[in-house]
Amino acid sequence: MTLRLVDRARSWDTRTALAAPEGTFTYRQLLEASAAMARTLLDGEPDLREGRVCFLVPPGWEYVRTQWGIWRAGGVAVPLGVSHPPAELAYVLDDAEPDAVVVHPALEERIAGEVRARGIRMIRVGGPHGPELVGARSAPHLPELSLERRAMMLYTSGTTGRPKGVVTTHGNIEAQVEALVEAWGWQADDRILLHLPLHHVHGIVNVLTCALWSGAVCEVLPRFDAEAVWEVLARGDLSLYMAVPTIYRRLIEAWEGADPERRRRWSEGARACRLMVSGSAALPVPTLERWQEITGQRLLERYGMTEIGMGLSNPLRGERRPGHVGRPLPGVELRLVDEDGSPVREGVPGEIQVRGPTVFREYWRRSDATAEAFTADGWFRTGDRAVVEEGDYRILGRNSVDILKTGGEKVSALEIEDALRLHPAVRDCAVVGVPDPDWGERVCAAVVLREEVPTAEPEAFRAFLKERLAPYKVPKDVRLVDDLPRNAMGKVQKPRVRHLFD
Ligand code: MCA
Ligand code: AMP
Repeated sequence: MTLRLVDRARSWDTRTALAAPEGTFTYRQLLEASAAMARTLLDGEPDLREGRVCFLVPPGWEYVRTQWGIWRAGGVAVPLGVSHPPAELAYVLDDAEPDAVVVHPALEERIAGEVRARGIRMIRVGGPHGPELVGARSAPHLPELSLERRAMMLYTSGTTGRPKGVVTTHGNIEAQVEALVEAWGWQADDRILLHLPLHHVHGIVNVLTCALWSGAVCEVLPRFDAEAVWEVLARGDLSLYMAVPTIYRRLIEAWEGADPERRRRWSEGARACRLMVSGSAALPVPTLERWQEITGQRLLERYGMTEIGMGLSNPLRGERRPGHVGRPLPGVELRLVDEDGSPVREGVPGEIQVRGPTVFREYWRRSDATAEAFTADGWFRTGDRAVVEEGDYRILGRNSVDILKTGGEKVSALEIEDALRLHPAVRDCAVVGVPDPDWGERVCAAVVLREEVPTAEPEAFRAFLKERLAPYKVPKDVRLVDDLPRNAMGKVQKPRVRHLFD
């Protein structure tokens, strides 16, 4: 069968799909250009048969037609982080073992060497060397795709080792989109702004795919910039906006720094939106309240995870309780359990577990990790804790101190520690998340030097990590310490390490 996303796009036809940095494009153009991309990828074969295709393409038209092209050719779309250094990209190439890598000239230098060294086919999009868009109608039949087929793989940090590929099927993505379209009342006359990174569910599913499923317009900014976002909001023609708490805080700061006339203009435009959503990290109540004062918008907070899409949401209509993330979305089975795995009563904290069609299929080539992540009867263990209060869920935090959230990005303390230990001056280290008004949590590292190294510049460790890890994983603060605080069993006491940065 044809993907419903694609089928629906046929009915949207000449409506605008994307207002992108490269121009404005209709659904028909997207169908044609993605068919051309699919044909290029297929290169005469009938079906990519779930072969992975990594793509390093900035947000915009080229990104979307590549993503759709991979799907329509029967491949698994693996978007790469546009801010990531070559070493992080190389990790994904080795893990995903793609059949092809699609690159944009603006980012080619970052990955071309890694692709060539591995003998992987490289396809350029955008710029003068991109695949031709013409002749798409004469494309051979594109493969039939069942909902069970793997569609996408997003890398996520965990408590063990390096990031894992979270594999979702077409059925999973459809279920994730349908839940949100229903809950948040998406319509063809909606218009949303997108500046979130496109290697995460938040940007890909909640914003981009929901918009294109609905026949709405997705307006893409190449990157987040507070003034640019305010200027778009000021136009008053957006109906939806979605971001992480750090971004709302930055928008508030920009508003407070603006002159009265701009403030008035910005606030007035923002009032016209029908819905603004916050998620990916806890929304501080003062941010919710200040945003409402400035824009008249009461943010709808929701809870999600790469492995499950969105799980809980405050209501579109009805009371949105500050500090709470609402109730399970349509089609999502969700429960709280105690340490023995038994469901808890209202008012008693427990781990969030999720089941149903939105839940991912597997961690790529990690059957042990996949098996461990599910209970015997198929519930996914999120590792997040919550409590139900008068029917609404409140997130309490994570089971593991080693999973941090900074500016909406999940990072693993252990992964950063492993990378730091590769530095020749480091004898030992501990990475922690320190509560921070801007980032939610600020990544900080305590480092013990080797005896033979008398001293070192903390900035040198940051530079060392920047070459190896995504920029948001690099600690903002590195302190040299004589020793790490440990308990009687010799285990590092992370809460005490955290206090070093107070
Ligand atoms: C950038 N930096 C960061 C972060 N982003 N550091 C920590 N945490 C971050 N999130 C680094 C930059 O590389 C730079 O490093 C320094 O911080 C300052 O950069 P700045 O220009 O201020 O940052 P920015 O480029 O404006 O980015 C901030 C941001 C961005 C706009 C808040 O991080 C962002 O778009 N976050 C949203 C992430 C997101 O969509 N998460 C969803 C995943 P240096 O100074 O060293 O060069 S969660 C998800 O998908 C689930 C399903 C869900 O529930 O939504
Ligand atoms: P990721 O693994 O990057 O998809 O991030 C998912 C994690 O973000 C969840 O497991 C939660 O810990 C966190 N998260 C998402 N939404 C919220 C929210 N509204 N409040 C608190 N934490 C959240």
